[in-house]
Amino acid sequence: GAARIRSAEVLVASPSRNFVTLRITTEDGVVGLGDATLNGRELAVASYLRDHIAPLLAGLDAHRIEDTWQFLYRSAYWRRGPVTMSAIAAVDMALWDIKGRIAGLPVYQLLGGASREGALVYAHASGADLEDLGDSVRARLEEGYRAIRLQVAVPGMGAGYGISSGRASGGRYTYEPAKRAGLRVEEGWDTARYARHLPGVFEWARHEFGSEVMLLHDAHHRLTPTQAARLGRDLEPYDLFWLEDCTPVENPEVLRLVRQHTVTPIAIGEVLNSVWDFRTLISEQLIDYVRASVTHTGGITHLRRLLDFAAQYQIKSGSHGPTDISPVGMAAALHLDLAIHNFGIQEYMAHAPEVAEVFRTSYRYADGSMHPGDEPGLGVDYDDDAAARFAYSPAYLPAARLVDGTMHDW
Ligand code: GCO
Ligand code: MG
Repeated sequence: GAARIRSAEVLVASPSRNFVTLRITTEDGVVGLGDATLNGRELAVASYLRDHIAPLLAGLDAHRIEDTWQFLYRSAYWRRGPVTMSAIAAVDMALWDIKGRIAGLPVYQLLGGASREGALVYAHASGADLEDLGDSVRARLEEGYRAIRLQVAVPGMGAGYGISSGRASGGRYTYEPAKRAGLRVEEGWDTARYARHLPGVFEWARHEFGSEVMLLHDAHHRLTPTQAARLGRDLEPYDLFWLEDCTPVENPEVLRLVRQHTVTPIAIGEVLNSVWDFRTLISEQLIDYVRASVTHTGGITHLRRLLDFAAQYQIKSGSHGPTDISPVGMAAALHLDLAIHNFGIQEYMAHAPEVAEVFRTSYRYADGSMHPGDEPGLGVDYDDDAAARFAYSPAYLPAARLVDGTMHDW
C-alpha cells in the first residue's frame, strides 16, 4: 500500500560544524532522514527545501522514489547546480530510508544486496612538515587504515589547504576546512613551489612506509593543465592510488592533455552534481574515479545512475566523504558502496565526537573498511534534544591568493 507523506521538516544544527538534515514523516509515523549539507551555503539549501520542496511533498506516496525524483528535477525547470541537487538528494535519501524501514531491510539490500564484505576507506594524514606528517600517518596505520591521503604544508607558505592547525595534528579530529573565525579567511598559495615540493614528500613517504599502503593526494583545483600533467608524471614513481582535482573542473577537456602525459590515476568531481556534468570525463575516459557524493549529486537514485554509466568505461567510485557530509550522507554512501559493482574507495574523514550526540549511526569501521550496518533503512537516528544544544553559526571555507595578491582557486 501507499505510504503517504505527512510532513517534511528541515533541521539545522551545528555540533562542531553545520549540518542540514531533512526529516520526512509518513502518515503512519515512519521517519526517513536525508542529508542536505552544502558547506558554507547551508541555509540556501535549507530554504530551498523548506520553502519550495516541503509543500510539494505532502500527500505523495513515499514509496515512489523514482517518480518523486523526476518530479522534483523536471518541475523545478531550472536544472542542476549544487543547491537544487543537494535538496533533491535529501528527499531521495529520506525516501530510501523510509522504504527500508517499512521493508525491515537495510538500504543496501534494496539496491541489490552486498557486492563485497565492506567498503575500503581512506583516512587523512596531514602535517606542518614531514615529521608532523609522519606522526599523522603512523596514527592512521595504527588504526588499521590501508589507504591514506597525504597533505603537507609547503615550506615558506604557512598552513594552507588540508593542513590541520598546530604540530599535534596526529590527533584525528583536527582538520576542518570551514572557519568560524571571520567570514573572509585567506590563505597564500604558490603552485610552482608546491609542485616542486610534493614529489619529494611522496618519495619520503614510500621510503618511510613502504609500497603496500595506498597513498592519495588532493591538489584541490589549483593547477594549470600543463602543471597537472607534469605533477602527475613526477609522482609516477610513488604509485599513487589517485591524484585528486588536479585542475579546475569547469573545463573537463583539459584532462585530455593531462592523460597524454601521465598514468597517475585521476579522481575528479566533488564539486559536480549530475551525470551530465560527468559526461565528457566519463565517455572519454579522462578520469579513473568519480568523486561525486550522494549528498550533492541528487541522492542515491542519481549517483547510482552516474556510477552505472561510469562502470561501462571501467571508471570506479570514490565518494566524497569529508566532515561536511553528515552521518546521514555518510551512511547513504556506504549503502551504495556496498551494493554497486564498480566500487573503488570511500573517503572517511571522521566527525568530531559531538556529532555522535546528534546523529546515532549504525555504520562500523574495522581494519580499514566500513560497513553500513544492518538496521532497517539508512541506520541513522536524529536526536532533537541534543541538536538543540548546537545552534547554527556561519562558517566559510577560506579563499586562496597567489603571492602577488591575485585571487586563486582554493
Ligand atoms: C576532500 C575535500 C574537502 C573539501 C570540502 C569542501 O575531502 O577531498 O576536497 O575537504 O575541501 O568538502 O567543503
Ligand atoms: Mg577533494
